[in-house]
Amino acid sequence: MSTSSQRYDVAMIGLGYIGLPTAAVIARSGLRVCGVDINRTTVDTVNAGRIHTEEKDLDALVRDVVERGLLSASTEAPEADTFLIAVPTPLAQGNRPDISHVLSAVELIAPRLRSGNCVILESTSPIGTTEKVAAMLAELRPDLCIPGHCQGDHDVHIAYCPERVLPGQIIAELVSNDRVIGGLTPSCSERAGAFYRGFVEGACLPTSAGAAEMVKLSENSFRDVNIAFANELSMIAEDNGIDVWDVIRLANRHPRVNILQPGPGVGGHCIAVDPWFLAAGSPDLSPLIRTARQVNDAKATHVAEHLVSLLEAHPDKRLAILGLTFKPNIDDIRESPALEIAEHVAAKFGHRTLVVEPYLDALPQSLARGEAKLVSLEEAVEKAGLIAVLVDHKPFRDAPRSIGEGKIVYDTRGMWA
Ligand code: SAJ
Repeated sequence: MSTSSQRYDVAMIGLGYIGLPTAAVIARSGLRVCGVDINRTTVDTVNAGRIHTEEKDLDALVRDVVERGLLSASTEAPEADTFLIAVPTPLAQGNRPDISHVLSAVELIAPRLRSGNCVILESTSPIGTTEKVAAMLAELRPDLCIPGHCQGDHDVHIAYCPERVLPGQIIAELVSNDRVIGGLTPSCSERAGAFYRGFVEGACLPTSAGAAEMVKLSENSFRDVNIAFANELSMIAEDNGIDVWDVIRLANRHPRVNILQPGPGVGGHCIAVDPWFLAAGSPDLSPLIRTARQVNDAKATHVAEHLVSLLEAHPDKRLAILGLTFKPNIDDIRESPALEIAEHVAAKFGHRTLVVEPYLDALPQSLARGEAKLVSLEEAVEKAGLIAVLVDHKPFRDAPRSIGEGKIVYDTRGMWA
């Protein structure tokens, strides 16, 4: 029987780094889930009980729920009681959000919708997207009563419930985190809340769809703005010959101060991206959010230029770059400031650049084309006179501090502070 003729409890549209773990956790709770993805390889991989994205404990979980017949995947949308949408919402030109994948997902599920269904958007989205989803469904399915587009009881419930899980802890946080449940109407929030309570141990907190959209963007913007503050302090401290880690540690002893950690800039596909969704929607009202983005981007440029000047000042020395990923102990290089810095340095001094990245088997393409080399920590320490700590991976933290002795160390993460 083809997927399209079966009926599932849940259809998860998008089997990416959020969609697949979410689908698997829901399936573990006993619901029959069909994961839908446009990528045939992803679908085949999941149907074979395997995964295509690295995440702690995901491997065993997917194998288990696929073997038990609770999770399967398809390139077609099936009929289901609840439709979840977790597709990418990237930044388009001019730092404007691109919601085209969300709208394609809505087009895909529209023919399958029946009265009594619930449609929940989880993708990080600009304010107003859930209303656009409803408007599109109303247009595509005039036979159904869609919230905001008809009088009386609606046939379909629609809500925005953002994912808030931290890569590396996704499976645990999917269950333990509180969820914000933004229904287009109170009864939409009720219906979506009942769905999440089936597998979430955290509180399910009802609100409006617009507020829920803004909550998600506010969380990541809060982090970005606060990291920008730490990064700005780090540059002021550097200019004054003061140890910023010492300053932050001591300032944080104040009962109402909690400064975040500076770094080489902010990376990943969330914190470095989502603030633009708020800024793009209200450009005249968001100078702080925009400036924070610029400060964090400028920090990466500052580090890159500093390393180039160190290489120029020490023509006899090689530089060891420790870490390329966007944060410690993962293999993800999306929007990574460390990678951007390494590319900048290697473009000028590739022959003197040694990269240590325990979470990658080979240099990313952009670096592999040049003369920079991927080496072990031991080899880097032996050959380099300059060390830049860009990511404080555990193997680096575990290494004896003496590896920096007699070398010029530029530690952007405070690993040796
Ligand atoms: N960073 C700093 N200093 C800090 C904290 C982080 O420089 O004090 C940097 C990291 O090195 C990294 C970037 O910020 O480059 C982001 O890392 P992260 O671990 O703080 O967050 P993400 O991007 O992996 O996940 C975030 C989380 N959001 C919040 O903590 C508010 C996660 O809960 C979200 O679900 C995720 O974004 C998302 O999908 O939006």
